[in-house]
Amino acid sequence: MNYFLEIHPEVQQAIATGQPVVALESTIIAHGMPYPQNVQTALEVEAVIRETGAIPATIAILHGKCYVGLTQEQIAYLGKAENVWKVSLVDMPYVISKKLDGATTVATTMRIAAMAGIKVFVTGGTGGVHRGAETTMDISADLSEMAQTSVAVVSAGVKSILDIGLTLEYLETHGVPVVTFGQDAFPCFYSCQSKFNSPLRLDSAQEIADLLRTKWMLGLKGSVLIAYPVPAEQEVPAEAMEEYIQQALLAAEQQHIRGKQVTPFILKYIAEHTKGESLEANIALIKNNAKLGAEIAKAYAE
Ligand code: PSU
Ligand code: MN
Repeated sequence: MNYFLEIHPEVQQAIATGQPVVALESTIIAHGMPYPQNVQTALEVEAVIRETGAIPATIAILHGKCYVGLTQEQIAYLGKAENVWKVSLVDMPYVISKKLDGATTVATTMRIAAMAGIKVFVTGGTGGVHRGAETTMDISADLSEMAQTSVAVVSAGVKSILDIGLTLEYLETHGVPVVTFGQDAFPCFYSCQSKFNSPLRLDSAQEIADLLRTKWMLGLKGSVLIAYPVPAEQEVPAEAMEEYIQQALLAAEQQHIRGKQVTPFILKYIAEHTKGESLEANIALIKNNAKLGAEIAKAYAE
């Protein structure tokens, strides 16, 4: 395994001495946000984790190696380069054996974090069951990965480009507890509230760390999905987003977008058509998640 892993010395040291470490994905840098906000946000998210008292480890594949902890130059490269793969689990063997560069999705980031021994991972939003999946079978590998890999995922809930109800059903079937921090409603990324109640609610990082420890001490494999609502001042209400989401889904269908292109296409469409508003929410929520993720990693490390 070590042959494929390049762990940054600072991250290696932190893991070896039981210090809190927080993993971060890179698809959001390469495919989820425009340049230069993507690079700036990635660096700010790392800074938030440090200020909170944990070590950030942004994960990506460079020249076929799985980097755990990137330099600022490597983050800037991922934010600018044109030929960076979006690497979900299905793409890993190809991208690595061909020694290519790839940004890692939630699923792949979790897998690499687990290889390195990191237990807490922060993202914006995960993939899930797509609307219409009952005929397309489009279900993100993020969900099957959460079912089997023991790394906690902190997100701002599930974006309503997906079928939130079916996504929650999938997670329930596969034994992935879904916990919302500080409120009863499950949040939906840009918006504080979806139409769904959160299966579970906890109000402190300590309680979440206790839940993680308990799950894994019981020998139950897999993740816990932690949802942290976007700060209220920066939310875009769900009704306002729905119109753009409908348009994006229609455009994807008309342009015959399939497979791994679906999620990036929809994300890009929404970002472009909501101008600055959704990007601002996106930046606010990922930093917010970083703070909570670092608190959970600290509580877990104690
Ligand atoms: N959902 C978001 N923002 C994102 C993604 C999903 O709200 O940036 C990215 C993540 O990297 C996630 C990936 O792991 O898209 C899921 O892609 P797919 O649906 O193809 O599995
Ligand atoms: Mn898909």
